[in-house]
Amino acid sequence: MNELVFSGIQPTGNLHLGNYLGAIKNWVALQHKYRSIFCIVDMHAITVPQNPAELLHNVRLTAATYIACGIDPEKNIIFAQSSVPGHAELAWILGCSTPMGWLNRMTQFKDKVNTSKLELKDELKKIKANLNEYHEAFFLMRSKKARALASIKKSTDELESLIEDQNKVEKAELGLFSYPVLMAADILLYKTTHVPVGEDQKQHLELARDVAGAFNRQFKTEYFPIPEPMMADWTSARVMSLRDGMKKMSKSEESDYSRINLTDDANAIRLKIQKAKTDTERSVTKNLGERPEARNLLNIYCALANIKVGQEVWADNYSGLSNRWGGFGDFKKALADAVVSAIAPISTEIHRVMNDTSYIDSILKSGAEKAGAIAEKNMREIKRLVGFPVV
Ligand code: AQP
Repeated sequence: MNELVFSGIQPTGNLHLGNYLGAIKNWVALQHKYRSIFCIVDMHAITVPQNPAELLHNVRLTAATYIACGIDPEKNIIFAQSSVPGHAELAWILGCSTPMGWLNRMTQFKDKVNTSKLELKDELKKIKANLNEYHEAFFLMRSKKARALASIKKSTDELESLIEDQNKVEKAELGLFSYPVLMAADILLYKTTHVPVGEDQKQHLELARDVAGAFNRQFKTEYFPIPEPMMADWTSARVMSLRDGMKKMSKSEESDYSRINLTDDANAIRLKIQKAKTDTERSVTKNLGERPEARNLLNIYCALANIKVGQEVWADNYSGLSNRWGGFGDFKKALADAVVSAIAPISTEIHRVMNDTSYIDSILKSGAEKAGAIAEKNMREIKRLVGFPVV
């Protein structure tokens, strides 16, 4: 059986309900069907600055979280990416056959640095056209001078803020830009066939598929399988912030009230759900197409209660659930119960496992040895294909 599952999470803080529903819950089910490798991608974590002591703590915390969620460390491989040199080696090789244009299209990079050069060029063109237009107006009709100047001023302000954004691109680190190539290397190093990820990683996974294809074509081989994505059900694949239904739930979001951490206890969970943003509509289930916060809370409820609903049902008001709750007070109690019963036992288990650092380190060591053995064998084969001496 050559099928193999690989996935990973960055040790950048407490894992949250989004990581659980979008990724880990799926992994727990898949471990019984596939050979599986679950990585702690600490090399990805340093694409943004990290405090070394916190990073090491977070690597252990992530391992403890995998185990507490039900990943069996005996049956599967759990390890830290930085312990296996093949990830960096393969990323270099793959980077040499990945066009920069592919990386320029990655939206996560754009989101993190806020702009792109192409947008800047388009904006500059528009501003120049504006300036010309008002320059003419200034000469032809003196009375329009004030308005023309105001508009020019506005254009210059826009230019200024775009240059500011451009500076952010110039200052962005190479690692942040080439992150998707390292992710492709993580997956391909083990000749992975299936990758369970949340929706935000779909674009990176498509790039990994393209990179595998480019390598295979360049070296006239079928060495790398083209990895298949395995998305969670749509209600789980993109869990949104509890403070803003348009932003995904994230470890790095400043407000702790935006997410349910997998380390939160029952009281913290209940408080966060009670404070979760809703709207002025009395009904929980009406007009969900226009109510991102209500839709997100209902999605979380359905994901945890294993209720399958189609996206189109949400857009048209889901009458199947409408009679369950009198209003948000009622609904939030039911939601809090569902989250507490799924997450509180995980939280207790994380704290228990975290008390035994030497146990976690032994799991990471044995995982690194097992992953390292596969990676070393594959790297020898890859090096042969590329034409490097294998000594
Ligand atoms: N909100 C989410 N909903 C569903 N799935 C999610 N995932 C992350 N957030 C959500 C999935 O979890 C896996 C690991 O993600 P990650 O932590 O390595 O990277 P990320 O997507 O960048 O997550 P964060 O929380 O936003 O991290 P920071 O703040 O450090 O950038 C992936 O499968 C992802 O899809």
